[in-house]
Amino acid sequence: IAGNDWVLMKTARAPSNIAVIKYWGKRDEKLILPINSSISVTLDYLFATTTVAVGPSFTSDRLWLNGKEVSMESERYKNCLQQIRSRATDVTDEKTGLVVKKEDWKDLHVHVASRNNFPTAAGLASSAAGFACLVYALAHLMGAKETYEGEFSAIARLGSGSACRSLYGGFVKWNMGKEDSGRDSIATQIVEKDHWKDLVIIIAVVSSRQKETSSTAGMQTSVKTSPLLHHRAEVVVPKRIEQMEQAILKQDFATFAKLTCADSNQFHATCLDTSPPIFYMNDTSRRLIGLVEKWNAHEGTPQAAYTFDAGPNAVLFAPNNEVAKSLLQRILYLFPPAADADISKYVIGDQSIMELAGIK
Ligand code: 2P0
Repeated sequence: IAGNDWVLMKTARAPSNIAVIKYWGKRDEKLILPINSSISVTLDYLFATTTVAVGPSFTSDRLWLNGKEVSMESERYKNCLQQIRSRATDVTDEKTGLVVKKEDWKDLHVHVASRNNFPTAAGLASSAAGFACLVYALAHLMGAKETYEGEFSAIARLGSGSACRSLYGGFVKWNMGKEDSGRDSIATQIVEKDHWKDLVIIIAVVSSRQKETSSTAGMQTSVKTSPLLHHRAEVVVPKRIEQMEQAILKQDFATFAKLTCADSNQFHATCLDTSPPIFYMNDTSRRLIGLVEKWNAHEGTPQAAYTFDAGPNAVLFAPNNEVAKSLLQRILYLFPPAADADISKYVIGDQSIMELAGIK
């Protein structure tokens, strides 16, 4: 390395994910090892974009989240950075020909800037996208390679449990693993998203307010105080994991929907079973549950499914566009736009929601 006037930069994008069989509770706080396996669907449209930069003039590791500087002193950031740094290799920048040698990485500091295109900490797994993106971008910058399949997902897990699932697209399983080292507590892809092309996901942002109880703190209290959580982790989830994998492989929407709703409800039940109890859903969330449950009961078979993470926002599933359209209509009927609302803002991509729902 000659001179002090260079900066090497990489940018990556990583998606968020929504668990349909939920992770809640750790058996090891430091290594973030869960008490049960979980399954998620990757949410391509909700993502973090992260730029990592390194240069000899940087005197400390620094991090900006959505434009605001936050401390990089937390163990979670330090662990991810240290794990990637220890796997760094010789890197040659294609554009400039700049070479950073393997042994130089340990003395170089990083600057990280990350932005989400969705509400942070409102139960839409912002930490999942963020840490997956950080690990991926750092690995790319430092030329780090996996020494076994899934190793990067294990490193992302050290940042936030659910982040390990965001390294893969489509339908993903996080195996809880058995080893104390956490080496086998990794995510693997069940199938790519193209396997189930017809499945439609609608996200209803009920509130973009920051949640009151962080997932990390909430699950710690649940592990200590909720008998239901332990029953769930030991007896209920192992069966559901197998059933859910099969439902996804077979594109069996009825089973997928039943398991998804049941698992969301049991997760929120364990929150209520926690002392002091934790409430993540609000009245609007419960009205959305009512909408789906009544519709499904009326038809006699699941039309749609809902799931809620550690926040009030709903993630809704429909088996195809036709049913999704009907679901949108029902949501708009229950929650009509205010009289003075600017309907032109009711869009998905560049299409009007009203048009999509067939409402004039
Ligand atoms: C999940 N959640 O499986 C579950 C369902 C929320 C409810 O993973 O402490 O941010 O960083 O491992 O991953 C949220 O917890 O917690 C979460 P940490 P994380 O998606």
